[in-house]
Order: sequence, then structure tokens, then C-alpha cells
Amino acid sequence: MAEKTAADMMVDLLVDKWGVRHIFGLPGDGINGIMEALRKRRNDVQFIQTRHEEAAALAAVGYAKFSGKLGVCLATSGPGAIHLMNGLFDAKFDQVPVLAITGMQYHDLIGTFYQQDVDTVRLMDNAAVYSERVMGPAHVENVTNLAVRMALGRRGVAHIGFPNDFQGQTAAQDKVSPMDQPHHTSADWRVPRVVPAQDDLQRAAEVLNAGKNVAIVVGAGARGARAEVEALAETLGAPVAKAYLGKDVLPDDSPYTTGGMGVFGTSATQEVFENCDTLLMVGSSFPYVAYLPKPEGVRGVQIDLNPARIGLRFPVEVGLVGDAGETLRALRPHLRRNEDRSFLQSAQEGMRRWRELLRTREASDQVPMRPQVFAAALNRAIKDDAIICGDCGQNTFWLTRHVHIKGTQQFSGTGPLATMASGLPYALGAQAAFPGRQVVAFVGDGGFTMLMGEIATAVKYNLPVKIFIAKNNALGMIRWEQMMFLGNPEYGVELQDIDFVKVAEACGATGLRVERPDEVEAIVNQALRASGPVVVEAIVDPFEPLIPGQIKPEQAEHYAEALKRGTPNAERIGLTLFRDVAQDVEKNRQALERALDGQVPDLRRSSRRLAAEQVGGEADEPQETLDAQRAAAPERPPG
Ligand SMILES: Cc1cc2nc3c(=O)[nH]c(=O)nc-3n(C[C@H](O)[C@H](O)[C@H](O)COP(=O)(O)OP(=O)(O)OC[C@H]3O[C@@H](n4cnc5c(N)ncnc54)[C@H](O)[C@@H]3O)c2cc1C
Ligand SMILES: Cc1ncc(C[n+]2csc(CCOP(=O)(O)OP(=O)(O)O)c2C)c(N)n1
Ligand SMILES: [Mg+2]
Repeated sequence: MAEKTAADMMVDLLVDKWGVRHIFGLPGDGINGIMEALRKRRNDVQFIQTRHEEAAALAAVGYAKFSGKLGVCLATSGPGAIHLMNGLFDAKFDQVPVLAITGMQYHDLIGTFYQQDVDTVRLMDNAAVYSERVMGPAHVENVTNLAVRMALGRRGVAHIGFPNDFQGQTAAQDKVSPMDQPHHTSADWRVPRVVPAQDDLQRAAEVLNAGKNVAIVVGAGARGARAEVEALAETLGAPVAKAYLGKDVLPDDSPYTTGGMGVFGTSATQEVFENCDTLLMVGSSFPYVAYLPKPEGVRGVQIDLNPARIGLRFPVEVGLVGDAGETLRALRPHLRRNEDRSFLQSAQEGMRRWRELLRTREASDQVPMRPQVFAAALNRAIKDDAIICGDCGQNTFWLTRHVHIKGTQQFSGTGPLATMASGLPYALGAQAAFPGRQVVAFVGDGGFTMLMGEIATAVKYNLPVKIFIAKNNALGMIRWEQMMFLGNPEYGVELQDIDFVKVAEACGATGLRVERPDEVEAIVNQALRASGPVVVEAIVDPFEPLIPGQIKPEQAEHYAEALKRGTPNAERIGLTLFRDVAQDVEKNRQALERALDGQVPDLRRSSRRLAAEQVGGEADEPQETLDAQRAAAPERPPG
């Protein structure tokens, strides 16, 4: 038998000692040695060839997020490695264990402006907790073991840069240095049990027991601690808000949760944050501090596994470093039951009103279809143990608001990196990890377009992912942000129409289109029943506005200003804005109406007139108006 190459050593270690079963990547001449090692072990580890290295990295993130295991991606030197970067930053931001392996040039040509001679070790510096170049066969075991341990232990990206010629060398072609000892490292890994000291638990309990209105925030770090979180909420009579990446911590019909928080949060959460006197954060680094309770007069306790995240978003009095589940279990005996249930009850009432509002939107029969109708149909159809992947855009709002967690469903998306195009690759990673589970992604047309070649990957590897595209022919979220944040008319946000049904079919997948609310149920179910990968494009209303759970007065002013300053289709946008706020929370209605009245009174008048035409207080405009506006669009100046 031929002697093992350095690449064989690395692959064998990953497969035999670290249990790696999937590697996402794309070959190149900088990694031919590694590809050969993977070919030899093809029965034990599946190489999933993506069409873009970014998708390989994002698939590794999805794989790791849903399975809890190490995600692995592979790219060639130079451009391949550079393409990985976006996905690797996603892993860094969300603290996900991912190992990236890249090729480097021949060891004696590195640093000589040779072809594709990118110093990938330095390239990865800002993304990785560990990034090292292999210096020869004798170095492989030391570096590989440490890289995996760093990725798992520090929950981040580890990177191995492997010079081309070293990949094919054997142990005999290298010399172990006098200071090294072969096989002196180990691949043993056990998840540590991290629990705070009793004194610290006692201090935290004192703060929580003193609270009358305690609010709880849970995030991704509390995934898997559902029972502990519910028990805690019950004891403290405390409503639980869920940060986006912690959406699957509690089912959405739990009596304790007020759902999401932040821009796409619920008004119920916002009310809880305005009225709480104590905040307990469990496994969350929710970034938008402006949406958290104001610290004055609010006492804080936080539980986080990462000491660096304590006190990052809220000036907590007690910061407990520990695992969410373990720490909550240890904390429980120190807590007293809060007999005053009024805070929880009023949160439940707020949630009841919020759900009612969502139901009104979901029941719309308007064409073009409101995206909420599409998301709600998906919500009704998916299985109790589905894996749900999000993307970045307005679609993220609809997904998180209208798809409600139930059963053992798992949910995740790109976090603070907020990268478009993450949904489909996440789904590939999730499906590779769980071949038997239903895996869906809800994405925008802009994001989908960026990596749509990956539908071919799904087909090639028989990964039956279901991709639901909310097609508004726009970079929707930016359209609204340009208006809402700065008061500018939209610019550069329209998308050229693409027939995604044809794209799917061209890749060998099933493509389906849905345009009308009365057919959405059937199409969504047809997609989910299909055995292979499916792309569903839903033609949704491009003018569906983006309105936070509670709009700020200045944001309402900006909307009005943008309409006044020549936003194309201002009339249509004004109407949808009015329609939404007409049934929205009272504060939003007041803010928007005041702003529209002040800046664009004509538009407000026509909104009022149309509202008066509506039968029985329906939220939608009459269908004829929509049809006429659709036919007249675009009312955009040339160029
Ligand atoms: C278009 C778009 C819009 C968005 N808008 C919103 C929004 O309105 N609202 C919103 O909530 N998010 C929104 N997000 C996501 C947002 O940027 C953050 O990523 C998200 O809020 C973070 O959620 P998190 O706190 O659950 O996760 P993370 O930020 O990942 O925090 C998890 C925390 O848990 C800790 N941890 C990990 N394991 C454990 C453990 N075992 N025990 C204890 N602690 C642990 C980690 O150290 C970390 O501090 C949006 C994203 C996109 C793409
Ligand atoms: C890679 C990347 N480029 C640009 C952005 C900025 N951005 C955020 S959301 C968005 C629009 C997304 O459009 P689409 O995917 O169609 O979703 P929609 O908002 O229309 O639902 C853009 C351009 C980003 N987040 N990521
Ligand atoms: Mg779009």
C-alpha cells in the first residue's frame, strides 16, 4: 500500500478521530492533493461540491448550526479561499464551529507574486480564532487537532492553509524536528459543563426575586434549554422575548412568550420592555440596544457561556458565565415564585392582540399577494420537526413574524452579518446533516439570485430542500430603509425579473409559481410533498411596506419626506402604508398619519377616500385600485 500523504493524514484524522462526515467545497489546482485524499475516503466522508465557495462556507455554517457538530469547508488557493470569506464571517458572528481548509502555493513560491498566491493564513486572520499554515507532513497532526479543538472550544472559525506540494508529501519526505514528538497531540473532545459558582447564583437570584415585573430575553445560547426557560418563566411570572437566533427556544404558542424583539419584534415585547423593572438575558447577544429596556431603573442579570459577551448590551448587575440549561437548573432552587401574575397576564393580552393583527394580514385576498399570506401558508404546511432557514431582507421579517415555531422545529438564519444568499446554502447544510427531515428556506429574490446555482448542488446530491422565494422584483428591505431611515426616494433597488421556475427546471429541480392567495395553500403543499428539491416563486406585492413593531416618529416623518421628494409609485406606496397602519398598533397609526398629513396631504386624502370605500373595515384596498395601479406601474422617470 502506498504511503500516506500529508493530505491523507489530515483527512484520516478528520474522519476517524473527529467524526467528520461531510465537507462542502469546490476543487482547484491548489487542493488536488486534498481532493485525492478525499477520493480515497469517499465511502466515509462525503465531499459536496458547491457551485460557489461562499455557498460551501454557508452550508458548513448551516450544517453546524442545526447539527451542533463541526462544519467543514474546503477551497482552493487564491480566489477559492477569498470566496469562502463571507460564509466564514457569518460563522464568526454567530459563534459557530467551522473548519476551513484552503490550498496555498508551493511552499518555496509563497510570497513571490506567483499565480493565486494569496496568503490565506493572513486572509483569514479577522474571521478565524485559529489560522495556521501546514509546514510539512510532520506538522499535519499537530495543526489539525488544534484547529478542530479551537473551532469547537472557542466556537468559531479555524483555518488550515495547506501548501500545494506539501499535500502530496509522505512522512518519509519530512523530518520531525528534534523538539517534536510524533503523535503527542490528542483528538479527545468532550463538551464542558460550565456552571457558575453558588455565591454568584445566589446574587443573581436576589436580583430576580426582588423584581416585580421581570422580563426574560432568550437567544441562540438557550437553544436546547426549552424546559428550563419555561420553568423559569413560570416561577418568575415573566414573559419571554426571543431574539431572532433564539426563535426556536420556545414554541410560538407558549403562554410565556411575546415572540420576537427589535425591528421585526412584536408590540407585545416592546410593551414588556417598556414596563419591566428587571431584565434577565439568557444566551443572547441581540445587537440592537435601542430596542432593549432603558437601563435606568431596570436591574439586569445575564447568563452567557462566553465571558466576553457579559454586559455587552445591557449594564447587568450580575453576569453569570455558564451554559444556559445547566445554569438555569442550578439557579432554580434559589428562586421564589412570583405570586403577582399581572405582568405576565398583560403580556399575554398584548400577544393576543398581536396575533389577531397578524391573522388579519394573513387573510388578505389581495392580488398581488401580500407576502404575509405566502409565509402563513408555509407556516400551516410544514411539519412539526421541520428545519427552517432564513435569509436577509424583508423576507426575514415575514418569515419570523408569520412562521410560528411548533413541535421540535429548528430555526436559524444569518445573524448580525445579515448576509443575503444564506438561506439556500444553510438548507443544503441542514439537509446533509438530516437527510430524513423536511428542510425549508424562505428567501428573497435578490438573495436567491446571488447563489441560485446551488439548486444544481441540491439536485446533484439529492438534497430535497424546498426553497420559497418571496419575489417582489426588488431589494425590498433597502427600498424601505432608504425611505424610512433617511427620507430619500428609493434608488437602485429594482430587480430585473427572473423566471425562477425556469431556473429551477434548468437545474433539474421542480419549479412552481404562485400568484394568488386562493392557490397558495395547494402550491405550498405540492412543493412540500415532492420528493426532490423544489423552488417556489411567489409573486408578492412589491409595495408591502416595512413597518417596525413600533415605528419611531422620525421614521414616519422620513417615509413622508421620501414620498414628497419624488419616490416612484408614491401614490401606491402611500396607500399600502396607510392600509397597514390602519390596522396596526395605535402608536404607529398616529405617527404615520401625522407625518403623511404634514408632508403629503393630498396623498393622505386619497388614502382616506379609498379607506372609506372599503367594505366592512377590510384592511386591503379594493382590488380594482390595485389592478389599475399595477397596470400603470412603473411610473418611474426614464434613466
Ligand atoms: C434582515 C435582518 C433583520 C434582523 N432584525 C432583527 C430583529 O429585528 N430582531 C432580532 O432579534 N434579530 C434581528 N436580526 C438578527 C440579529 O442581527 C442578531 O443576529 C440576533 O438578534 C441575535 O440573536 P441571538 O441573541 O439569539 O444570538 P447571538 O447573537 O448568536 O447570541 C447568542 C449568545 O449565546 C451565547 N451562548 C452560546 N451558547 C451558549 C450556551 N450553551 N449557554 C449560554 N450562552 C450561550 C453566545 O455566547 C452569545 O452571546 C436580523 C437579522 C437580519 C438578517
Ligand atoms: C451580501 C449582501 N449584500 C447587500 C446587502 C444589503 N441588503 C440587505 S437586505 C437587501 C435586499 C434583499 O433583497 P431580497 O433578497 O430581494 O429580499 P427582500 O428584501 O426583497 O425581501 C440588501 C441589498 C446584504 N445584507 N448582503
Ligand atoms: Mg426582493
